[in-house]
Amino acid sequence: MYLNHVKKKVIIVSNRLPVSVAKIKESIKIRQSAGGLTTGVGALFKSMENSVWIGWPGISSEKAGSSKAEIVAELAKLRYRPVFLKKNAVENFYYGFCNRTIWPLFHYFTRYTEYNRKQYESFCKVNELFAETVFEIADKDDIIWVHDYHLMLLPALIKKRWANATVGFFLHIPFPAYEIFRLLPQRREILEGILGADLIGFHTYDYANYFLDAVRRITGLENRLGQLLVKNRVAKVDSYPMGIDYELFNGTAKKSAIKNEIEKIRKRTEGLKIILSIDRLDYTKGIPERLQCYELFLEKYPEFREKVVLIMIVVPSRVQLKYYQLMKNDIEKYVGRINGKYGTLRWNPIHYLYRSIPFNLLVALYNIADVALVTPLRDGMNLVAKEYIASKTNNTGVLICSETAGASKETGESLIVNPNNINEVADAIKKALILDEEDKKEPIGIIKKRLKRFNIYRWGDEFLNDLNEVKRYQSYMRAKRITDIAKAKLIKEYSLSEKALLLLDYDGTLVQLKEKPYLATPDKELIILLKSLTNQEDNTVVIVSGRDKNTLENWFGKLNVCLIAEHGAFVKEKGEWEKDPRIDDSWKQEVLPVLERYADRTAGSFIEEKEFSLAWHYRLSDSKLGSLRARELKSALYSLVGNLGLSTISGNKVVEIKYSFVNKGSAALRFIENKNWDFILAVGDDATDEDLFDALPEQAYSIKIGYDATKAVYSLESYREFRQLLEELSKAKPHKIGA
Ligand code: GDG
Repeated sequence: MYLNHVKKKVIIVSNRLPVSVAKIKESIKIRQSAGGLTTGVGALFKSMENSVWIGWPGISSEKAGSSKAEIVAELAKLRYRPVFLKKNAVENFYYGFCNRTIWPLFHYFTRYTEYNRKQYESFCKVNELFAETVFEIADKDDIIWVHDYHLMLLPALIKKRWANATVGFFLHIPFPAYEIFRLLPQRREILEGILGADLIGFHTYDYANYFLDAVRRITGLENRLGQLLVKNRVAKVDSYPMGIDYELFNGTAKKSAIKNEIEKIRKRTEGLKIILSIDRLDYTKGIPERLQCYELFLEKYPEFREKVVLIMIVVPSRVQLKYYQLMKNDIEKYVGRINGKYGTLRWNPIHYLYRSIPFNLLVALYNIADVALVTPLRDGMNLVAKEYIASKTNNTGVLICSETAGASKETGESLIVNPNNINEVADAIKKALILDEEDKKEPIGIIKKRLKRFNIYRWGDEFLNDLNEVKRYQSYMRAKRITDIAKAKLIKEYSLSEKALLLLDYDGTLVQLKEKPYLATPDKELIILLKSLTNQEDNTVVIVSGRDKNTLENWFGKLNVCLIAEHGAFVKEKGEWEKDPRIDDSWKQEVLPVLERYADRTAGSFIEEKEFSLAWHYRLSDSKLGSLRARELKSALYSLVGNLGLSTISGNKVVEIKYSFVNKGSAALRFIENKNWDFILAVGDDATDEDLFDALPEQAYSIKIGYDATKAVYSLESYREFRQLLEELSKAKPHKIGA
């Protein structure tokens, strides 16, 4: 069994508990509820002995009334902790924002999507209520695993109070493409809510990418291989295709009790091939559309009449919603029509059940069905497809699966169809029915092996393992954060130093990054600070920048600071600018046309021409297009820059081309080697500053601004924090007389 490594308590949080509580004549009835989250996470939960599941028990607060304490006590025996919701919240939160806004929108049903402010407010309140329950029963070092679209604000709410909590989030439904997601009025709030989690999981790689895309476009946060830096905390986004309890389905299918069920079904369907359809009642599942395909199949291939039966099980769900009632009526009318049109005295083409069936019967049906027709219009994963395959003991049977269900990614050996193409589905049914028995075995065998390996326990294990890893990485990053003790030591050593060297990057280190470089001018406070530092005894302050020399001269020319421009192409040490004698600009005429082509093709981007370097900025471009073009540009320049002795460097939304040997590190060396310094501090925020950190002697202090992988010894959160440190340094030593 997996999950052995999870020593900590896991708190599962989802909107619904896996059971529903009903109160019948003052007595409490608890029964299992049907649904993918319940089946999947439910199996996992049983194997995690010290975990607790928080969720709504499906009964309103008003109905529970005086029985609340009793319900809490009964559910506690199952390790469940109920969150009671008032009728009003059930209406506005659950039937409102969750199922009238998010559910249809995320499944691409924009025509059913309603936008209602009041319902969103209720969504916020219920998420807060769940947060309160988490704080009540969890310990700060528990693992809190939040599930699904009802609780997308919860991760950030937990982090707001417990900044270091371990929070995972898994979305069980699709995350839609940006053009759909952007329709949501609260799109930013929803993203920020989810981003409170340390690990964010989706069923498929596509959903994870759509999420990262939305994050990039809406919040501007870039990711590196799915890793995001959210307020200086690393969060990871990845895909974890949910598995099933393989052994439960496969093992049950082999039991003798199932054999009896199978016998009973066989008797009633003698001589008929069985096509199976099982879903919760939902428009996303494409039930009426499936009936249309079946009707076309009977019409197109009359030879199959009286030879097949479609067993259609529809499990009641969200019946309070108008669309669901209408759909139920439509389905029933449609079933009646097909049975009336094609049925005979001996044969009904469809056997329809509107109810939940017992588990043994479910497995028996999976085991015996010749074809499983799983054709949702859109489905996050769809566990029915997987359960059908797992329940096959003799490997005969054919799965027909929609390409728009997440499950199709792992059942590629089956018949994959576009559910909107009724001809294709009708033909697939025929193909499945006439397939040679031997030809059925191979695909089932391959998929079965996959399902057995990547089962629900493995799924949970991988998710929790990765969550652990992210937390480890976060603490490594935090460990770099300068402590009060180290900071005090740095200030003390500085105050005692007789020859101190301060090597300071400009953008992102001394000032905040701005959308356009010319907007990031030094403010008054910074100038005063720099004056104060340079007026201290025996200090050398060097601004080490990628900026051109004229800009630096304009801003700092009158201060007593040394300047390094264009990453070292120019140095001003003793009042005069010196150019690195090894460089020239002859290469620009070859590189500039390439950059211009990219600037023309990428709206919002522009070229900054410095004397000995060229920079292509894309901060104002569409972020996805910008990153894509940046990668293309680097590969387009690859051989050209190599031949000319140049290199391309990626900064913050900028690609810069300059001589390879020119970098902040080699430029700073002339200062570092100049004197016998007794204090050196180097500070920077981006990739180009890593060269500077590399060039430092061992005893030097180095600080990275922002929590990202770095060679610097310490890190600080922002330029603001660094200014505070500079403020303290500026008071730590006496000032020159008259200054
Ligand atoms: C959501 C996402 C995602 C169904 N009828 C009966 C019954 N079931 C069980 C099945 C299966 C589950 O319910 C249905 O799961 P699905 O995955 O097919 O669909 P959703 O409920 O919509 O689940 C979905 C899932 O979450 C997990 O992340 O796959 O995409 O929409 O396990 O066996 N069980 C019994 N009787 C029934 O009549 N006993």
